[in-house]
Amino acid sequence: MRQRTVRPQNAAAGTRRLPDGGEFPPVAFLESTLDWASPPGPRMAIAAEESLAGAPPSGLKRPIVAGCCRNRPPSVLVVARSHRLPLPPSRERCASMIRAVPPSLDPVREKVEAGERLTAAEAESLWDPAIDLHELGELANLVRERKHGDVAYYNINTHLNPTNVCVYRCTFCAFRADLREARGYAMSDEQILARGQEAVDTGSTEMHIVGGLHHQKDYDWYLNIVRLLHDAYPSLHLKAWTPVEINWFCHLTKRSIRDILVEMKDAGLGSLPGGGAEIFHPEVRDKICEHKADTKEWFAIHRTAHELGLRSNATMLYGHIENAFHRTHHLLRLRELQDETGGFQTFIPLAFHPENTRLSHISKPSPAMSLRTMAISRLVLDNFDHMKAYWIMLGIGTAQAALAYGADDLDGTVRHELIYHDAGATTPEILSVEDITRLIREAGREPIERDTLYHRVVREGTTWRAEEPTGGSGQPARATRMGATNR
Ligand code: V47
Repeated sequence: MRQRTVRPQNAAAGTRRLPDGGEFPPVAFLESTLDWASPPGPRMAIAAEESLAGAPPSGLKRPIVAGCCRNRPPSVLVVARSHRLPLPPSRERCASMIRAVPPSLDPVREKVEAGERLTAAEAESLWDPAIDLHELGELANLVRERKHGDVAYYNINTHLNPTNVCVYRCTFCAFRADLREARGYAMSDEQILARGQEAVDTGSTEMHIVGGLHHQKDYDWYLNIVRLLHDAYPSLHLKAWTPVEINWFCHLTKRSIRDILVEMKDAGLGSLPGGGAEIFHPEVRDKICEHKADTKEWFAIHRTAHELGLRSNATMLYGHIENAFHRTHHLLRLRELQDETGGFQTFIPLAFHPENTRLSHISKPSPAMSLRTMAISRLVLDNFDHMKAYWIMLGIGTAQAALAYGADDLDGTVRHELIYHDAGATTPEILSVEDITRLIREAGREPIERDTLYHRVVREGTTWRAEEPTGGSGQPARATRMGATNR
């Protein structure tokens, strides 16, 4: 890389327009050298974050963590030194930068207050630890209260992981087992039906079904799980199979996504859960789960599900090897598909649990990181109705706090959760309705029981019904689904 000292030509005159249409902010002073043959692009600041090694030059406080030159440049940049990075072409020629003044949330605040969409650059800038977490939370809470007032949703649900045996070896997963491992299992039809009965008996409106991709189970085994449960317990909403499983079924049967989803829907599939998303950017995905459904496939499956009238959720696994750029990219990809289909209901940021995984050397993301992730997700995903603070994974305290940082949903009472508990989660296995509603009230919110599709659930004695919202017309609410429990 050719090195030459660059003088701040027009720093006093303000921003400098770049050939690609971006703007380079006024330069406070140049510490070192910079090859400016290729202008800085929107990802430059992230490259800077990755490349910055050691202490910043004397007198400067902190490395830039996020933010970029296009659209809304940071107010002052100081170029510290140049690097050639092993990164894609758009980020290849870049400079490390140090911000000389603390970043401000004001421009983002103005846009959020005006109900305007954040740009990619603005979204990236929010990961900078110098952006005050509580101010960020306050902004996210503004959006949350605009959409849901004081309400916080929960449901009564049961998990079913029919097998933990899996052909894949995702580095972050503690749940999977090898075919011949002692802890490997695959449930029988009787065990699956018994789980369904338990779900109904305990008042569940939803069964959340995901599992491993078993080497010796064919597609019909998975299809039959849905059919068995739906036929025996039609009041249970079956939220089943991530795109990782659907993609596996396509592979096993050589049939199309649409074909598989239509057949599953006919058998009783109610919606798709949000798993398998991990981090979409290939720089990360190729390292943590290179073999399973890729980003293109994940999106194709959700798009097809939405076209067929199936709603779905989306997740993001954070706190492992990804950085601010990857998280921003992930959120923006989801926002794009939601603009197109409107089929997503809920976004669930998932904090990485390292215990018993091949990434056990990484420490767990802090509660502050989890709250920041929730707040940024709420601000960026302006077209998602709901943000879920999954208490199993966040821990109860952080989940309660998250209800003031953008979240409006705690997931459910949950029973038989394995994925997080195998990875060291210390949260209880289950919460009672009394517990979950008390936690919500303590956090200053009003608990509302919902079903999977966010219909309000009304219970009378041992029966329940899920009601369509009335839209304030004064008409009686229409029941969409009903059930009875043995409690
Ligand atoms: O895709 C696996 C994650 C996901 C670990 O749709 C891990 O309502 C952290 O998607 N540490 C599955 N995360 C769970 C999931 C989910 C959860 C709650 C509600 C909904 C919903 C969906 O769990 C996987 C992966 O991203 N995961 N292992 C781990 N060690």
